Parts: sequence; C-alpha cells; structure tokens
Amino acid sequence: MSGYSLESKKPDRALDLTRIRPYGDTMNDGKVQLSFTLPVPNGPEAVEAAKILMRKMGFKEPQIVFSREISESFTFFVAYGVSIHEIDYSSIKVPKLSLEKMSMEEIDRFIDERIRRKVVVVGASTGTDAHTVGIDAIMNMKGFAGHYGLERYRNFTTYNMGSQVPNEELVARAIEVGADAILVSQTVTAKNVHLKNMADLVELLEAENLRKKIILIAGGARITHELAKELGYDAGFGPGSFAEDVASFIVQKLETMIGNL
Ligand code: B12
Repeated sequence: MSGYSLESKKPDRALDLTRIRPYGDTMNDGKVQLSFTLPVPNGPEAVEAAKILMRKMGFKEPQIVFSREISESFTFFVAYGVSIHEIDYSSIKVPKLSLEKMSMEEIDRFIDERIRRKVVVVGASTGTDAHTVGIDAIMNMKGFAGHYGLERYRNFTTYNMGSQVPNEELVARAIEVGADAILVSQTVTAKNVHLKNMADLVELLEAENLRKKIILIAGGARITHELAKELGYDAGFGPGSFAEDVASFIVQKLETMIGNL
C-alpha cells in the first residue's frame, strides 16, 4: 500500500480540515497524552493535583496513568485527557525554506561550475552553549545518520570552532578566513537565552558592515526557519537536517549573491 492518507482513516466521510482535533482511538476524539513534573512528593494528593492542573489546562476527563517520584519531592506524571479545542488546518501558512536539494556530488559540481572557488564556512555552538553534537553532525567529516558532513565536501573549506564560542571570536575568525557563511548552533533555549545570543550576533555583523556579505545560518533542536528569519538570519535548520540541506542552501544563495555584485 502506498503512503498514509487522511482519507484512508475515515472512509465514511471526507475529513473536514477546517476543524481538526487530536486523534486517539477514533477520528477527532480529542484524546491527548502528555507528561509533566510537579514539585511535590508522590501520593493521592499529587495525583489529584495533576488532575486539577489538567482541567485548568483545558482537558476534560483527566486520567493519571503513571506517577513516579523522580527525586525527593518531585513527581513525574503521564496523563491522558480530552482536548476541547479544534483548529483550522487549512488556514495554516508556515514560512519554509524553498531550495533545490542536491546531493554532495551535485553540490561539489555546482561549485565547480558556478562558484569556481572553494566555499568557506565557519561554525560553532555559541555563547554558553556546550552542545556540540548538532554542529558536528553538520560539519564533521563523518556527518550524521549516513549523511557526510561539510568537511567531506571537496569544494568546502570548513572551520568548526567547537562549543561555548563567544560571538566576537566567531566573527573575528570569519573575517580572518574570509568566510562565505557562518553556522551557529543553539541547543539550550531555556529562558530564551538563545534569542539574545542569536540577535547579538546579527548586531555584531551589522556593526562590522558584514551582515549582507555573509550568509548567516542557525540550527538546533528548537530552531525553525521562521524563528531564524525573524532574528535576521538567512535560514534556520531544525531536527532532521543534514549537511546537504545546509550546503544546498549556501551554494544557491552564494550564487545569487555573486550574481548581484
Ligand atoms: C548530549 C546532551 C548534553 C551533553 C552535550 C555533550 C556535547 N558534547 O554535545 C552535556 C551533558 C554536556 C549536556 C549539558 C547540558 N544540557 Co544537554 N542534552 C544532551 C541531549 C541528551 C542530546 C543533544 C544531542 O546531542 N542531540 C543530537 C543532535 C544531532 O541533535 P540536534 O542538536 O538537534 O542537531 C540536529 C539539528 O537540530 C540541526 N542542528 C543543530 N545545530 C545546528 C547548527 C546548524 C548551523 C545547522 C544548519 C543545523 C544544526 O542538525 C542536527 C542534525 O540533524 C539533549 C536531550 C535530547 N535527547 O535531545 C539534552 C538537552 C539538549 N540538554 C539540555 C540541558 C538543559 C542541558 C544543561 C543546561 C543541563 C544542566 N542543567 O547542566 C547542560 C548545558 C550545558 C551548556 N552550557 O550548554 C536540555 C535543553 C533544554 C532547552 N531547550 O533549553 C535538553 C533538551 C535535555 C532536556 N530535555 O532537558 N547536554
């Protein structure tokens, strides 16, 4: 059988995409599973507290199906509930990156034929962020999930500066090596620390009169293309991104920038 179809889940009538609710056992039953932690010891009061919270969150028929104290006076819950809300799926418009995705070989050939020099990229996990796995997945030779990283590309020269790199150092290195693109990884988003750090980098590049000359890309588990654009970046890449997505974007954008010189 070929791909999943909404129609196949509801043979008796076409699904009204203007009014959809979560799917549990039957179409639009609104059933949701969620988990959370409360700073109280486990017990009947904790379970009751979790149910009250579920009702306050707008769920009907709250059920706590699992509760366990995960450390002293902190209890983790798994809950089921019925969402009373519905959404108009047909009205949703999400800004998406439109690019022609190429393979590593096609990208290297594209650079041979249309850029005719090496593409220079500097990347880092910036600010206080110590997570390196994301930026390494994109840049390191071996790459991620069977997709080679940028270091493997014949026509890319890459500088991976590692983690906890201050914006100033990143910009200084980009200037030193004549970077075409800066790659920023931001994993920790607690209290929106990434927003300030990402915005500060844009300001720094503007102050150096470099923003329009360098392709600026952000990535991370909570980064979307929409968020990156809002913060003044050229593109944002979230979970499931691979080096060829980023490289396809860089070379196509670079070709336009060179053409506009
Ligand atoms: C490994 C890990 C660590 C390791 C990191 C080791 C290392 N060398 O990287 C250590 C133990 C150091 C660590 C520390 C902390 N961590 Co941590 N960590 C993780 C963990 C388990 C995995 C992250 C990971 O490697 N993912 C795999 C990579 C491949 O995925 P990814 O980063 O999303 O990358 C992909 C895309 O997002 C994208 N991408 C990422 N970056 C970039 C960049 C560019 C330019 C592009 C194009 C694309 C791109 O491409 C990648 C491939 O598809 C996650 C939980 C989880 N399961 O996700 C928590 C997690 C990220 N950590 C978390 C936290 C809170 C911390 C600490 C603050 C904990 C603490 N209280 O000390 C510290 C922070 C330290 C610091 N100063 O940054 C939270 C972050 C919550 C938040 N959103 O803020 C998470 C989500 C755990 C949780 N649920 O609470 N952590």
